[in-house]
Amino acid sequence: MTSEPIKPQTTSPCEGCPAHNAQNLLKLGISMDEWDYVVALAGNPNTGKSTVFNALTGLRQHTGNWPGKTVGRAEGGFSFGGSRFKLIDLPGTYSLLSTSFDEEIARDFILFGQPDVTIIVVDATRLERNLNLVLQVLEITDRAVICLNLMDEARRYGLTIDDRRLARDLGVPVVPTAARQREGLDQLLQAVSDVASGKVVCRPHRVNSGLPAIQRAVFQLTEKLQQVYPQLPNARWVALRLLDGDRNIIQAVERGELGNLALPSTSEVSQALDQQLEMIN
Ligand SMILES: Nc1nc2c(ncn2[C@@H]2O[C@H](COP(=O)(O)OP(=O)(O)OP(=O)(O)O)[C@@H](O)[C@H]2O)c(=O)[nH]1
Ligand SMILES: [Mg+2]
Repeated sequence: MTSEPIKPQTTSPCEGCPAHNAQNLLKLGISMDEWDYVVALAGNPNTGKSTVFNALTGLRQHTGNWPGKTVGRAEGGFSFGGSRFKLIDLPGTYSLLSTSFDEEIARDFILFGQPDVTIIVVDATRLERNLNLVLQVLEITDRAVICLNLMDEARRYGLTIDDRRLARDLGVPVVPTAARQREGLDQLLQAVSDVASGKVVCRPHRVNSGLPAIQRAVFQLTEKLQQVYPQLPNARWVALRLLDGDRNIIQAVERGELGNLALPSTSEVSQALDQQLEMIN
């Protein structure tokens, strides 16, 4: 177990400012018997999730400059501002619709693990591509923080990003970081802590699902899913995927594999799906 305070940043203009007190962080390694909040690290492959995880927990998850290094889920802990946080490092994923085994681990935890806060780590040099996953995650959670990582690389390429505008447009805090140099991590911790405690309330951007017939179908199917799977978080997301004809989700629902749910009676959901599809077509 490591429990040293994080080293003060040398590059931050806020160095010495009490609002960014690096001594607030206590790395707890894997020693996590009790916690106040669960925080998930989501993001595309190779964006620096494990680098953030290591910096905050003192652990040594594998990092390197190629995608697909993190292949399972890793847990660690830290304490900040008097609260204990359990941090979950996840494999990289491009989309919540992805199908590879590692991506499924990430998808299932983001969707059904019910983290208190989801940090979405994005590559500031490939913002557009990374926003796909951001928008998908913001569809299903009200509590997220964007870690706009690799800002040193973005600066090197001469890119400037209006992070305040991005935060306003997305409706969640956006924190620019260069995790390898530990730049911005104190601000990231503060944002996570504020969202976890409810001090900051997110208003995430949602894509309007359009036609009334589709909205009605989604609503009715969501209701049916909630009846059959009362513990299923994000039933609306599952309903959307079912209507989309996503074979993996259909099979997962039929087999009761989503979020380790008990095997449900699936015929009711299948019937409801058939009815809704008939009405739309
Ligand atoms: N220049 C720079 N490199 C970074 C930064 N953050 C992480 N890296 C590097 O980016 C590479 C990928 O970092 P990881 O932490 O392994 O990325 P990951 O998101 O966990 O990757 P997967 O587990 O494969 O999805 C490593 O070589 C890190 O050292 C940063 O802010 N700036
Ligand atoms: Mg990783």
